[in-house]
Parts: sequence; C-alpha cells; structure tokens
Amino acid sequence: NYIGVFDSGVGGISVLKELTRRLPEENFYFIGDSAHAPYGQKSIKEVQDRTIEMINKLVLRGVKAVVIACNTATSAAIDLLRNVYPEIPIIGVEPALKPAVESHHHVLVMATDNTLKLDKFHELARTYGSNATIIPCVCNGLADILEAGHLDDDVVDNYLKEKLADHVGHVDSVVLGCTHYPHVKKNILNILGDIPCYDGGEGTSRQLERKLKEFNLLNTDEKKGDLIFASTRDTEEELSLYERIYKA
Ligand code: DGN
Repeated sequence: NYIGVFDSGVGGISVLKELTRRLPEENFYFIGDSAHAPYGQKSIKEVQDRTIEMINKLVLRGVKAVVIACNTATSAAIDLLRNVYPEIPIIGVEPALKPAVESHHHVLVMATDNTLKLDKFHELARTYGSNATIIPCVCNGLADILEAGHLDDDVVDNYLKEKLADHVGHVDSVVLGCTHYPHVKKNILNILGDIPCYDGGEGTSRQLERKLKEFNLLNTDEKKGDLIFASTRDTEEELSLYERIYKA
C-alpha cells in the first residue's frame, strides 16, 4: 500500500516533502535514479527509457500510484507511461507558471534544457504568456552540483551568481521548474532578492490527494506514515544524502 515517487536523483525529495506533509497517513517509496542523473541533457528517448525502467521497478513493488517528481521526465514521458499503465494513477510535476502569472509580470523560469525545450513548457507559456513575460533560464549543471551533495556552499552560490546575474532587478517572480532547485531556494532568493518563488510540489501533492480520493485509494491499513528511500546508486552514502536532504 505504498505510493511510488521517482526522480532522476535527489530533486524529487523536494516534492516528497510536500507529499508527506499533505498526506501524512500514506506510505511512500522514493526511488532516485542517481546512477544515471542528470536527465536534463539526455536525449528525449533516453529520458523516456530511463523513466519507464524506473516506473517498472515501482510497479513491480506493487505501488498503488506513481508520482513522477521530475519536470524533465514528466515532460518527456508522462503520456507514454499512462499508455503503458492505464490502471495506475500517474501524477507528474510541471513548472508552476499559472500561480506566478496571476500577480506578476516578469516571470523567470529556471529549469533543465529538456524541460524548456519540450512541448509541455511551450503549451504552458502559450497559455499563460499573455498575462506576463515568461523568461526561460536553462540551468544545466545545477542538478549535478546538488547530486554531488553541494547544498549550501560556494559551489552552489558561484553557479547561481553567474547564472542569475543578468536577471537581478529585471524579474518580479521566479518559477523553480526543476525539482532539484527548491533545495537551494534560499540561495536563489539571496541573489534575486526577496521575490515570490513558485514550485510544482504543492500542486502535485494536491493532485495526488485528488486522485487517491477519486480512485478510492486512501490508506486504510494499520501501517501509516512509512517512508522508504531507494536509489539506483545503492550506497550507504547516497541513501544518507537522501535522508539528509529530506530532513533539511
Ligand atoms: N529534477 C529533475 C527535473 O525536475 O527536471 C531533473 C534534473 C536533472 O536530472 N537534470
């Protein structure tokens, strides 16, 4: 009676935090594909293949629902996965443009190359772009830095300072369109200033709750609130990084 949550690596843990906060009685099985991270610059076919392999692992464990806690994998593979597993609710994550454009005019969207290239983002930008200027910011390499365990140090800050320099003072809000980036939200806002910041975690947790209710899948077992971490880089060091990030 577990919900499977998947990301290319540690990013999905930012979504997992929202999921366990909203649904504390559910049991979660989180798996990161750290051995093959990052997904941001892989070919679309490679991302699809990796995503299918990872979801197969979750399905083999008998999960009742799947959360793809990765913008890149959602954009590249969610339609495909829903065709392969029509009987399992599969929930994805997407850049939170909608809430951002409601009250802002210059919206910076930080994400991977693939996410900003794929149709999903272009559809979102078409839908919400008439209300605001959407400014894409490809952050290749940032997920790798976080995968390497740099969470709050000069490596992160130097990357962000360079990447965001041109935008400081020119944007009034920021969307974190990669699930890795909420882990360094504080560092991002230190540079951009104290502007509103949106990510897809909360929307995804609301969507999961809706689906569990719709499919009558809310947990009724005695066992509640369990959380298991797994990784394709199955070392003690990796799993303790996952736990450290979850608790941060
Ligand atoms: N965390 C993933 C995302 O939300 O797009 C991908 C990061 C990566 O693998 N580059």
